[in-house]
Amino acid sequence: MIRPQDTFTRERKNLNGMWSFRLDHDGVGREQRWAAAPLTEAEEMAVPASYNDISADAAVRDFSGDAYYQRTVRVPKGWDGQRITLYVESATHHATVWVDGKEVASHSGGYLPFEADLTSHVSAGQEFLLTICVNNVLTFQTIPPGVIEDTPSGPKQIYWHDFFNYAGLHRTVWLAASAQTRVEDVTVTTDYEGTTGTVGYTVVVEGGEDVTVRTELRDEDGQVVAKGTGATGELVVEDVHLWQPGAGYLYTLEVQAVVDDEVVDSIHQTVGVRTVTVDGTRFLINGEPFYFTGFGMHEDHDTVGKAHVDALMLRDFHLLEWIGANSFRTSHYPYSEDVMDYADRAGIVIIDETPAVGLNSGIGGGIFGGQGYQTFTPETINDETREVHARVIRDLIARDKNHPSVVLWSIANEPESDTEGAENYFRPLFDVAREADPTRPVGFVNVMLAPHGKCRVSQFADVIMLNRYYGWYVNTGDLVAAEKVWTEELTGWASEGKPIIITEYGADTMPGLHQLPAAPWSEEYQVEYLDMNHRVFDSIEAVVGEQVWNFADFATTAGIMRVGGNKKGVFTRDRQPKAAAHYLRGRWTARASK
Ligand code: GCB
Repeated sequence: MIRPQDTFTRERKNLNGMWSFRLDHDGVGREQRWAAAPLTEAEEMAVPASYNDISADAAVRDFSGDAYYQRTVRVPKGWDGQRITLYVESATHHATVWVDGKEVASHSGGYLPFEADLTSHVSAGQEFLLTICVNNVLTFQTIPPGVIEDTPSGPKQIYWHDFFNYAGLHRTVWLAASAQTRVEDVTVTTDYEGTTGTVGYTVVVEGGEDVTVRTELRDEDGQVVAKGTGATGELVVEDVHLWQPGAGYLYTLEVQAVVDDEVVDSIHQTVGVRTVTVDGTRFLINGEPFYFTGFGMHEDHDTVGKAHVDALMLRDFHLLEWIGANSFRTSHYPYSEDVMDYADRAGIVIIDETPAVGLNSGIGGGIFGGQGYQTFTPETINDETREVHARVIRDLIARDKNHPSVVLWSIANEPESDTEGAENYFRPLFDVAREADPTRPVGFVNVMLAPHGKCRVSQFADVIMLNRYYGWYVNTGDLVAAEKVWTEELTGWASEGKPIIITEYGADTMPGLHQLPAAPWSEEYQVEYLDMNHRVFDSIEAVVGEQVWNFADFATTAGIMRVGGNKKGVFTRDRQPKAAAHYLRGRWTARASK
């Protein structure tokens, strides 16, 4: 599956804008066949957007169930004889698609795209009624998991991840056309020796026979630097211009499907030539030790929730540059494909994470406290969940495998990892990731509840990723004690002989609250807390990265530990700096200029 492109052989039509919208409060939409006719009692809804924060109605914000989106689509006349598909970049969390009332596709996995082949259901030069039902219910067999509990006010969605369960069509919806004989997939791998680069490629062609594959690699000036023939091959690039952190040089690989000397399909794939290796406790990009600076982030904004908006994305990348960050983690789900493309161009390094967050009964809403469930049992997170998890890992890698910015896969955030159940659950999932991508290291993010010596899953990881809140959730307000115990734990991890990235450390901070001497929640405390952490990291050689939690304040479910959401942002939710932003800028820009 290739994201829709505009090329000499392909066309795409953006279906974003205003759609008809109706929440199915009584769960009757399927029985009453809402998809078969124009929605009645409908409102308008913007696509892309989360629907939750658009209206002023709590029943919309907190809705669980089916949300119907509908619009008329006209198929261009010129698309006659073409393969016509619908590509939905993100429907959180489940989607069912109907064309004129006929079900044509369904998909689970709210942060990854899916495609529906509409060729036999629509006609060029005609219109059709497109309905997408987006369901946001989380169960123990979804990734991320959740459960519906009975409460005095009715059934309520419970989940264990510390960000609001936004729902809707969060990214672009495309109608696309290509030839029937087409390039269905391309995988690139890169290497170099001295000044000579190599770009290996494997192309999958579908829908035709006797198809020849031709490839052409161009540099950023548009000059052809190598050509190939055949579905697999290796292109040699003399005087290679490497993709580097901070300098995202990209070649473009044009892949053509040729029948009887006619180019029937042509797609473009950007390529960054770089290597990633783990060597003892070092993390190497292009053979050079790399130290991650940056953040765990969120796709999260006022009003639009989890929607991708180009302008808002750009602001975030500008702030990353301003603060001197070289990387981020896509906590806690795959981000928009536009974000991944931009990071490739900007030379920002990414730890790419699956949506497997909240697989831990010891944590509720990001904070400690039992939930009354056991994590891994036949009734809770079970073999079926693991199958879903495996599929999500494969789908993420299939989508993001060609991004040079991605250097490490994170297959889960803070799962239970100190039990036999956890060990059995995760062992095969590491194999799934390595089989899908033998070229990148694989890890998962360890939680404080499974400290060094107790964790049974880190043994499978190439890189150790740790989230720690010494001085916040524990040793609150006592940075002297925090520094001591944190150093002790980290020294233990360092003995594993693997690189360590601190993927979360942070302190909630109310912008504008000042306190001297510093105390939790003040801007001063956030700075002193970060500074303490940095002393600890700088004392341990195996630490190869620091990503602060979080880039910006973000929305969460209501809770007594959250004041208008999670306030651990270094920037406010509207992307203005707290004092910590200036402090980090000093540290990271000094490090970058070394
Ligand atoms: C964590 C989670 C993150 C939370 C954070 C917090 O460990 O990974 O999702 O938001 O803690 O602020 O509690």
